[in-house]
Amino acid sequence: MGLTGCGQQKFDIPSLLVRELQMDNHTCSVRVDETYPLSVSFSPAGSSSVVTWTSLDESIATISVVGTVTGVSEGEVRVTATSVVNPFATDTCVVTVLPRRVYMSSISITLGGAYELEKGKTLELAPFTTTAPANVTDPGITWSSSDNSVAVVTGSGVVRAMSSGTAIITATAADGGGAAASITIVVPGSTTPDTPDDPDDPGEDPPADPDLLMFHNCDNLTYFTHTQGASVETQGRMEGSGYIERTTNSDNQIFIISRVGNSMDTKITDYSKGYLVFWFYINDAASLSRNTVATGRIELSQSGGPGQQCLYWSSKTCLADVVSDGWNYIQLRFSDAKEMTPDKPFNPKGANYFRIYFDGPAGSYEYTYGIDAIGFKQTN
Ligand SMILES: [Ca+2]
Repeated sequence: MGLTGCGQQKFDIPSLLVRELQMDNHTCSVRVDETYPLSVSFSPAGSSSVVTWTSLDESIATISVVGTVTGVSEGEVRVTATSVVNPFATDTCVVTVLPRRVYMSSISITLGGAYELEKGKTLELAPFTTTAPANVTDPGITWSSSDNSVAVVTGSGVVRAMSSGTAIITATAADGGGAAASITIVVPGSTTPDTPDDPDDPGEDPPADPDLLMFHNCDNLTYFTHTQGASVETQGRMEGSGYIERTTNSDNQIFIISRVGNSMDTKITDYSKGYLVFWFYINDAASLSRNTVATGRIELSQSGGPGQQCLYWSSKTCLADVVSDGWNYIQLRFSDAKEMTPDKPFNPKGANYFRIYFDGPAGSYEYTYGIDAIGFKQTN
């Protein structure tokens, strides 16, 4: 490339010489027969060079001309990248080659081909779901419903019957190997199909779980405080005519329902079988773990506030660590809760305060969360 300077002299501007080359990762792992792309950066900024890639032991891993590592056999090997214009600009990545991936070969749901589920009821499929082989590399399963207006399924495999009809719930291996299994959910009831002409009409109200003692149906903001711009939404609700939803980029999230002067008996008589239950929506579950949620809690008290006579659960272990994108069915066992003031314990006959708070991702990252059908349930 030539330029004419301020005089008549014509000269060439040499391209910036690479002084240093740095691997973007100094360690990585790859499975046998799988690949991992390595990359490098150059300094000074703006400089670049063709790179020669070398594996120091090609019986463990090979490296392509563009820096793609392929695992060959288990072990550890150094891979180097060197600038062709400056052989002193070189760097190394230590590659660990892990055993070949064991794909999920089969999934089975041991509930038979069809299962009848009453409107509003939930069914946990995980206890009836088995996978093989036992040494599968990724045990993850993704769940889907063929008709969300009839039955929805959470990321952890909890089915909820929404309206009469038939839906096929499918479990698919998350490793992409193709293993899958299905179960047909039949929701009995009126055979009149609910087909709203108006796209804004959310259709039939999903009924409450008949086994749930409702503390707040989240159909309105009555009793809610500190909801910071939350609103009642109808589309996608899990129960009744609506749920409470909020879109925010704030890093401190609080929902409070205070029922001071209007206490209710939870009817929980056995803490080992009693649950605080609610639906929790999050559009991006990873957003909850982008920041600490170690201080967040879910609280239930009879004192009108969080200070005393209060059971609490950790938002980290009960929300951030377990939720998937979409609706999640949260069941918090009373016997897993801690007492805020052990000398003044919570009395299950007089619940009047619920609070859920957690630290969301700091900064401008926007996300949406929601809650529906908060109540109590005691199993047999
Ligand atoms: Ca509701």
